[in-house]
Amino acid sequence: MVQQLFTPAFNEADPKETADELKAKKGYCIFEKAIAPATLSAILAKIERKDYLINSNNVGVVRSSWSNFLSHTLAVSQQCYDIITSEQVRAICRNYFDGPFKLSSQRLYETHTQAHLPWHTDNNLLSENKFRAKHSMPGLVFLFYLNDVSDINPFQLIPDSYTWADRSTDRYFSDKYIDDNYADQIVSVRAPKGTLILSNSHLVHRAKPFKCAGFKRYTFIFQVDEVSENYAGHGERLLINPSFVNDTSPEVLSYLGFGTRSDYVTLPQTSVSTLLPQDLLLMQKNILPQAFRGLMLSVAKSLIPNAMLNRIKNQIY
Ligand SMILES: O=C(O)CCC(=O)C(=O)O
Ligand SMILES: [Fe+2]
Repeated sequence: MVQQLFTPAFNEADPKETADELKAKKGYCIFEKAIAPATLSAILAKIERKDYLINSNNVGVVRSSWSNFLSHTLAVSQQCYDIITSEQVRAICRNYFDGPFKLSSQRLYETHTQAHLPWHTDNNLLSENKFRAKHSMPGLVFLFYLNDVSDINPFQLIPDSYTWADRSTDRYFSDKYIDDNYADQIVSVRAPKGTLILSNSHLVHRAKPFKCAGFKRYTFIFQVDEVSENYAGHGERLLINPSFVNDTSPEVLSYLGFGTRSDYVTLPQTSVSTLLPQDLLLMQKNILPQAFRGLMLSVAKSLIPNAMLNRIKNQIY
């Protein structure tokens, strides 16, 4: 049986009406419970924290302070791949963009305990992972809640803000500036899991800051931007599992960026320095037994003659 990706709430929405609403009105649309429950559960399973990726040859979950990210959804999740390349999503894009468009980024993440993401827009030009400037290309951000979201850490936006946001060249807007000028216009999206918040990438938004031990929010986000010669190389480098690719039409391949330059590194960039102290400790606990095993193996290898080593290897592998 083919798994349903979306619920009728999203399947039956007219893509042209959605695109028109995004263009002509407040700059965002909300589809409550858009992802089908089984699809949502399969996606959530991918963001579960597993082993630390140290000298690992796999893609997986990384940690950046109080958030965990899986930034290669197209490499590990058939469901994420299917949603991103779905006809419903591409039909909205076809109606929204005048020219060609391309996926620029995608990730699954978990925010927990605390976060303060400043007000910003998502029409950013980067140099590798550094913000360079805002760009003028149209873009759409698809953000799906993977759990119910109410008063803690909702997505917040300012309707119509795409009409004025680009007058400022700064990447972020201060809390004070927004509070002084737009406090009465802020929309906080309290909505059940599976909800899609679809917005113009030039819209001012943030995740409402929070501090709450034990709280977690899971999110799936991806962004589609117009392709423009003026911004060659715009977009993150993607890793795709070829077995997920069920439609090799030129439209899908160019949407995924085949044959087009994408210069940005995968965000966020992480390393041991982005781990919290408690993660560092847990990591030591996890790696010490493995490190000890590696040490014992190399001592054994240096003592056992080669011919005997080969016999042992033949029996093990
Ligand atoms: O998680 C959120 O609510 C917002 C995330 C966001 O704005 C971003 O990643 O650019
Ligand atoms: Fe954003």
